[in-house]
Amino acid sequence: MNFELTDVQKIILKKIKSYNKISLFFHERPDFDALGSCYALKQFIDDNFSGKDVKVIGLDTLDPEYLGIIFSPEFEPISESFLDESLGIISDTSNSARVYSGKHVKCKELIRVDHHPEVENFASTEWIDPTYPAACQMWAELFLASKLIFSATTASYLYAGIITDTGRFLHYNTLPSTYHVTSKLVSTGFSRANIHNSIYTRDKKEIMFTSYVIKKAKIEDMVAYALIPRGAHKKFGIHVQFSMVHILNDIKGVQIWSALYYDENAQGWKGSIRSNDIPINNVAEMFNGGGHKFAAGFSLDSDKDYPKVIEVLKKYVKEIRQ
Ligand SMILES: [Mn+2]
Repeated sequence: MNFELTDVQKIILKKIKSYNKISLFFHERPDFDALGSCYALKQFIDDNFSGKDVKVIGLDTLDPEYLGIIFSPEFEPISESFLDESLGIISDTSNSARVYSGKHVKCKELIRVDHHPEVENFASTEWIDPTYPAACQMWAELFLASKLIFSATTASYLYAGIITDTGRFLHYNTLPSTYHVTSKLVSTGFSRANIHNSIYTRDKKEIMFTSYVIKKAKIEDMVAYALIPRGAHKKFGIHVQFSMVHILNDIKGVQIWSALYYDENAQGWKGSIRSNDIPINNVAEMFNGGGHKFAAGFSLDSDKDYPKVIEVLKKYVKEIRQ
């Protein structure tokens, strides 16, 4: 596999070269793919171009728990004039409303690089390709094709995004090219142990919380689901809220799994749906959500509506699997 710049990659690189101020954006409740894309891009620009000021926007208000120990915190707010004059680059975000901080609208020009299904166009340059498992793989390919300096630090951020969005290469969104790109990243020599430890090491309270959610889980008609009561995260000392849907992965006979929790920040109920090979983003869309084919999210006004979601999922699985 040779890395040659595609037309859209050339345009993105040209725009990056033409601006001295660059603002980078990630999505709400950012994951390693979103933050990894931003931190890698900042590092890549800093390594290759002098005289540019690159800022990741929203870090001053983001809960530092999201940054883990991989991403360095930055508490300085960004001035309006910086944003006004800057090129904004949004990674891993499918719609304008989901951009964290919402300040991308102030930028002089916008670029978007994303691997979610295309639902909205809001940047003048967009490279959208849902066949990629991670936005970080897209950035890795652009950096490799550019033949510019690709440091171990840049590679480590991208690696974090790729291993999490592919579930350590177990999800079937993983492409043959993902392994190839990852081999290039790993050969830069960063410490994989550091990255793995910071992503996968859990403390006792997380184990206790996992066990609690497993006890709440139900399995009915090939669907596994868990409703996490309001306040449960707090009770267990879990700071950043997650749906915990991943703990229902890989249960024999289960085709679709889901979890619901109360999001204190958004003041509403948020759910996740997963499957191995049954598209479920269509069901998520019925309940104020959307996402990837086999991994999607939804919102409910009340947890009393959750049985409706589960009923739809059960019926849907039955239709497909009978
Ligand atoms: Mn992603």
